[in-house]
Amino acid sequence: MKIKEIKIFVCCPGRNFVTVKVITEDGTSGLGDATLNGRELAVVSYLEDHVVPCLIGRDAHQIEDIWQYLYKGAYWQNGAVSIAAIGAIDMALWDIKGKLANMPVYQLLGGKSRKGVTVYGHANGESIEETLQNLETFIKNGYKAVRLQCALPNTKGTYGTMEGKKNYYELQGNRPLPPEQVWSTTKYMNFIPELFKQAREKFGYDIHLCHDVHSRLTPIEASRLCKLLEPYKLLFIEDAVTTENPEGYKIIREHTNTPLATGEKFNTLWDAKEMIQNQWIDYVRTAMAHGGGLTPLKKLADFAALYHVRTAPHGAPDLSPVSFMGHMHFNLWAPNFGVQEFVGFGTPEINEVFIYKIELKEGLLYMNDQPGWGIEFDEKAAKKYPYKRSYLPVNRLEDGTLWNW
Ligand code: EZ4
Ligand code: CO
Repeated sequence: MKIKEIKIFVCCPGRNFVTVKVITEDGTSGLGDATLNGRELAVVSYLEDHVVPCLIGRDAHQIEDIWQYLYKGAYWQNGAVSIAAIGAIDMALWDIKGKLANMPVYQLLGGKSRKGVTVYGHANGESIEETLQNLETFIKNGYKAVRLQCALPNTKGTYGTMEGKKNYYELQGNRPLPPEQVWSTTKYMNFIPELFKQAREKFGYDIHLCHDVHSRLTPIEASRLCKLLEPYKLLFIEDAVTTENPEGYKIIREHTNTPLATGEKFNTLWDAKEMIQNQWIDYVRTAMAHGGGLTPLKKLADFAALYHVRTAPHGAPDLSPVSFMGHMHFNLWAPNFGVQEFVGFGTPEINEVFIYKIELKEGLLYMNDQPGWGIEFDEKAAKKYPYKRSYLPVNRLEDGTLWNW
């Protein structure tokens, strides 16, 4: 089944998405997500200028060989841009294989391990009160897990909150230059335990709670925060420290039993290997689009299972619905699946471009059984929403020092 054509689409129905469509000689097409927030066009060039010419005429069924060919064959194996490109092609090929086999992709992996996908929502707020009001709405809507992020008092926003905006739609895709935010580790460390204390006092311990540090602490600071949060029994603390220095997680591990999650920026299995093998983390958050596609992700899940590490794919709304549907299949299969981050794509523009169906019931997501990923892309609708340069924010300490994102 020869690959006949590969199309790359960039559109901004609220935020920028890069979508890859691989078409085979019989007219079957598959979709992949190549979105890399803030560096979208670099991935487009990598695909159009360097990947597509090598793939025309190849057998779309040989997913593993194509993956190895693009990864090892490039000589420059690693890097977020190249892995995002490879990941999108890999995803599109799995979509095609599912369609040709007339099966949802999870069937090709070995079938479902569960009836639905447990998700966690984001309760963000400018104050503890507002954050807890949002948490209450999630609980009323049946969510089993919620992430809490709250702006620090007397500072303008903390990443993970809405910077005063009502929703992600207003926030993302709308930053022509990176906005700058101020970060104070001291204020943050003094404030966050209070957020979780009040959450538990008000809502008890049935709801799973988590929090994303976005790598803004040092290992010993993170150890202290995780210890302070122990009474509030979090599902996990995410990205407590950067992953460039994996041993940072060893230090945290030695100090606390708060579960640890990381990996949304992992590109390869090797990025995750040491932390998993040493059991320094509990959840690995690698996304299909940023981790090279389903081919490496299924290997990562199996490797993690050997060490009691669960999968929890990154589900930020800057990954497209194609990624989200890919994760649905991966999550339904992975025996060691933990939880899926779910913010939703609820804008009419996004739902006009990406056509798919999911349903949330009592905190679990379900989808219709359709061959492949079960998502379509409306090329004509996408044309209505041209690319808009947009960046994630930049962070500085109070004295102006550039800090971790
Ligand atoms: O870092 O959207 O867990 N979720 C997150 C998100 C992402 C940003 C960039 O992809 O950490 O906030
Ligand atoms: Co995160």
